[in-house]
Amino acid sequence: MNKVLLEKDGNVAIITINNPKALNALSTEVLEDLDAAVNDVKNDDDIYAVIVTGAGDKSFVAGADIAEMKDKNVEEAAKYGAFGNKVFREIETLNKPVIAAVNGFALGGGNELAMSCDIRLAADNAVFGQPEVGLGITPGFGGTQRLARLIPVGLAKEIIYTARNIKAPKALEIGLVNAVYPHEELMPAALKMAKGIAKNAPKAVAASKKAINDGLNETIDEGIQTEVEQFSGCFATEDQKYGMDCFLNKVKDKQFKNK
Ligand code: DAK
Repeated sequence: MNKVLLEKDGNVAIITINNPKALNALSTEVLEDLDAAVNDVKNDDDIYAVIVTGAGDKSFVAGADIAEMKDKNVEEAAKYGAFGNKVFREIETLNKPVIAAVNGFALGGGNELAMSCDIRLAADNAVFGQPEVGLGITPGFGGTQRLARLIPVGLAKEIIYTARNIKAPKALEIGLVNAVYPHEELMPAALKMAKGIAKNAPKAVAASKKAINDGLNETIDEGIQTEVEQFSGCFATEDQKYGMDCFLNKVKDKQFKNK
């Protein structure tokens, strides 16, 4: 993997999109390397939380690779869109939580990548937007769907139709990001959050993620049933017995095993 770096720090994996000459634009090669990194992390039982960020100081991801996309025909565009969507859906449904540490431009496919993550933290220089209609296309990696689910639909439509970028404080105000930090504090804050999550029972965190995600596409009654299944499934884990024993025996320094 050249275009994506994968580091592991204890139980946290850091995936860095590494195409800085093009502001980390998502070429097919970048998407293939991202796919490989996500699959590595998915199958690593020692990884409990993941951070996705961009190489360099300026950009998280400046979108799909416009130079690569320009000459595609309808079939090729559909293939490219399908592959990107597959990778982003893998992130969205990954069996561990994913934090986007948005360290600059998050435009088009960059904003779509951030929205595929569970939580978005931003640097104060971050810029968000869906500029696609200005290029003669629609968002193609889930932007029309995820933005309209994440923020008020009228605001999502405004952002997509005007193709205007928004800065980090506005992104915070509308709930597109959870928090904004001075640039140099972004990665420490993302790591602190990831390590905090990783202290909890990984299977319970994964089950919570599944219940929340699945429930968003269900009726409230179906969603409650989904939660019952995820909740009761936890009672088949060693970590549930251990976590409750720790509480009852006043053990503070818990070490869950992901079992
Ligand atoms: N693709 C390719 N190269 C890019 C790029 C991109 N998205 N963004 C930046 N670069 C390249 C620039 O061409 C430039 O290359 P050189 O000239 O140095 O060779 C280099 O990165 C530095 O960029 P700038 O010189 O432009 O840097 P500035 O600081 O002046 O401006 C910027 C930064 C982020 C404002 C600007 O680069 C910019 O506007 N970039 C494009 C942003 C954008 O429009 N992104 C959205 C792309 S569209 C679909 C699947 C997916 C999608 C759509 C359909 N299907 C097929 C279904 C998704 C679409 C998108 O994401």
